[in-house]
Amino acid sequence: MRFLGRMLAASAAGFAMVLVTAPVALAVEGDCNNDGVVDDTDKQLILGAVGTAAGDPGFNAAADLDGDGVISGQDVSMFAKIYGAQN
Ligand SMILES: [Ca+2]
Ligand SMILES: [Ca+2]
Repeated sequence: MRFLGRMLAASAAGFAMVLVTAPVALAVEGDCNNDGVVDDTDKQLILGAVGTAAGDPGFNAAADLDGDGVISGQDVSMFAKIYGAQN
């Protein structure tokens, strides 16, 4: 039983690691609603967030593709490149 306990502890640790690392590993650039795909929904989200800055209501950090803290035409243009490459 001691071995089984150790196995369970090891799997629990592994599971916790997956939970911690998964969001980073699965992050898809341009995926604003975090559903794993870049599609029209993300396009609507990013267009709807244009003009917002970090801290504003409606600001979506996932839509800030260049990471400068504001959703601007630059982010839309980056999104268009990603979206265009996938569709
Ligand atoms: Ca998406
Ligand atoms: Ca930006």
